[in-house]
Amino acid sequence: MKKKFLDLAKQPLANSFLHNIKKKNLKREYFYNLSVSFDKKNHQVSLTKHVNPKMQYTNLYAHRASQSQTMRKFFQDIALKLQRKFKPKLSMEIGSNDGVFLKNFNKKNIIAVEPCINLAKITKLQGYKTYSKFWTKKLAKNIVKSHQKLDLIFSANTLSHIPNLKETFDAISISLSKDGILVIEDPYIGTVIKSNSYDQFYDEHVYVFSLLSISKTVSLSNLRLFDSEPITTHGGSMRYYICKVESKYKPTKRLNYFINKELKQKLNKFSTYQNFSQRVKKSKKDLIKLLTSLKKKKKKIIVYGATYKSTTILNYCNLGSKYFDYAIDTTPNKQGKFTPGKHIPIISPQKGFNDSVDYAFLGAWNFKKEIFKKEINFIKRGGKFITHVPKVRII
Ligand code: DWN
Repeated sequence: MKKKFLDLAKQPLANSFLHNIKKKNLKREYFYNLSVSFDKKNHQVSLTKHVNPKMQYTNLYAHRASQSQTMRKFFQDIALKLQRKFKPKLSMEIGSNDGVFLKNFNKKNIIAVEPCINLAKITKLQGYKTYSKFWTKKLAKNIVKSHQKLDLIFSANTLSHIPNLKETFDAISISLSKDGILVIEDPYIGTVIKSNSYDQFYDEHVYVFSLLSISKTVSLSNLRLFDSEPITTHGGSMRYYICKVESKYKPTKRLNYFINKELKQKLNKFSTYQNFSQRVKKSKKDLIKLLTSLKKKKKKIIVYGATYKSTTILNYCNLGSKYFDYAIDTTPNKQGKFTPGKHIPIISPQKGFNDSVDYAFLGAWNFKKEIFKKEINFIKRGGKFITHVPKVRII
């Protein structure tokens, strides 16, 4: 049974960047109540109510996974590592976005699945076999029929977006070869709790997994977890290695280690999430207080990175143009638009990241290292960054 522990107010869809803020357009903007629950039975943290995926993964999907140097290198490394270690004959990626992972494979050896038509077009044009469809059992059966069973299925930051996990893992079970493996990566609830990164909750993140929850969920589809690896991407994620129940892979020592760590962190207890919820409320108060005091001093503050995550913060803390002059973002199809719900204009860093900026709030805090390296001149001239992770502070 699901029990609610966190209320994050009325929110727009995190991907709904607006072309204009004329009254007529604003009237049509869609909002829903964002709240988060914990299920004692399977230890799963999820949105209390999810929105319809057909509204989310459209032809206008904004996020491009290859926008950061960190992610390009990261996906290259994991693609090469998996090919070296597991030597798959045929692989598939679910949620291939703009092809940042699969471009490290030979075109004949990998299949892409991507429901957003604008993104699927990119990999199709590059010559990759791409199915522009939602991942379902029907699609899995079609793929196995037209090709063969898969030795490797990879999916980063995608399975946690799909409401029907039973269908998702059943479809994976159908398409994996006998000793085929599924490798998934998603933001990790253990880190969200530790870092107070409540902005990992937005409409697309239907679930934020743990080893405990994934292990229970996959067991319903004749699959089992055999290894896990914490990774630093997206502010702290977990990589899960999953195989068929009867497969040759034995559970690793590090899997047991990390499961025990979750039990020590009490990720199986509702009280952990209740305490987290109190810290989120404090984070909101602290952020509003800090920004208000800077605005009283007439400081110019901008948002660095119009991330989906920042949609949650801006709308939960009610931070609009009164606080932020604009947001900067490198993604071309976010530029010239307005942030969902709070309608802050988004411009390119070339136009907006200049000497007039006093403070930059890190919407893309998960790329802090890359950003600090790139923006050394801003730091040298006395510009400051603001973050809310793990607590609200000026850096
Ligand atoms: O799961 C999801 C994750 C993986 O990506 C989604 N459902 C959608 C998206 O979420 P996000 O927008 O919170 O992700 P990122 O990857 O944290 O977004 C970074 C944003 O910041 C991009 O729009 C690019 C921008 N950026 C920038 O303007 N300058 C990033 C860097 C590193 C920079 O230097």
